[in-house]
Amino acid sequence: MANRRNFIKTSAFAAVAAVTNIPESKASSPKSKSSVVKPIVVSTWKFGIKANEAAWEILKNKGKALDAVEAGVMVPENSLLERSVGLGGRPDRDGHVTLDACIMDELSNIGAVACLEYIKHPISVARAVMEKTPHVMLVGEGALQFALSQGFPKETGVVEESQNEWKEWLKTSNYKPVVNIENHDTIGMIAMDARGNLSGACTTSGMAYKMHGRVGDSPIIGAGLYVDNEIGASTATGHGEEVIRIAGSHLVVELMRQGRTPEMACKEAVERVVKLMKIRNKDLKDIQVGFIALNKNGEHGAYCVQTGFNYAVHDNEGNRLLDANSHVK
Ligand code: SD4
Repeated sequence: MANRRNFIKTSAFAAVAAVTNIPESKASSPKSKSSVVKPIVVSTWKFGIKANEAAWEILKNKGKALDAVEAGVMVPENSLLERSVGLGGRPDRDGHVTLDACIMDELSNIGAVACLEYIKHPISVARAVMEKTPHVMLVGEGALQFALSQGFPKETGVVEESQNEWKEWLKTSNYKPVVNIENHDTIGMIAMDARGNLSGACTTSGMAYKMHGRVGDSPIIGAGLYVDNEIGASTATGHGEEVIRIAGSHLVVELMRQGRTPEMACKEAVERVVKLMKIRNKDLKDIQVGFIALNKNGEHGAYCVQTGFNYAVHDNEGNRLLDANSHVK
């Protein structure tokens, strides 16, 4: 019976692949329950390895994906040595560290904060927005007031090293984001728990020396993060303006809905970024965009514009860092 069910599922899938013109080898096919890889957590960049460990502690004990992704991304948020996430991050051009974060669960509950200052764990404030307010996003001073009202402590502003770097930068004041800064950037994390439920979280200090008030893709549901519990999840890193332009993470999930494997979906989204750069006469070498994706089979994939983007995967086989394929070879 199980085989017959699988056969029917697979045949139905082949029909979808034919209609949508996806070569079957590149398409993701539904798997039988027992072959689904879960639990699993996938996150951006090398610091994803440590973050995955914290998430795994929850996932391996049959905890919820939502709790896992929050705990996972809190690891880099907590480290003042990280220059691209949390309060250790580089400031904006006026010297303020402003943080962006969002979170999404298997029921499409969402919460986000943008341009939040002085708070160590913006992801937890985003979760509080999701769980304790009638809204989905709070920004700036309002987000800070809300965080303080929820008992989040107010921390000091910029760490000394970031401040010194910023003072150096002020000498030229040239906004020119560096591709793959120190090889790590925003942390985006997506996970499927033992029950097969998906959730995601994304948190960053954003582009260094951005204009004060600038918000990137990372706190924007559909751009920096998207989860559809029937299909899969995706999150982004890199130049947020380019990710927002294509509603990147939502696009990746929709491409998986149409049958693409996670890597194929990320690749098509990256190709769209590349195409728009060309149409708009912009130099591709100045930008990096990377996507990671996870589907309901527990299959994962990634793709990026420039080489150098990697992502961390933790399942029952262990925790490892993988290099993403890139458009520019
Ligand atoms: C942003 N996407 O603020 C973030 C930052 C990042 O590589 O990931 N930079 O646009």
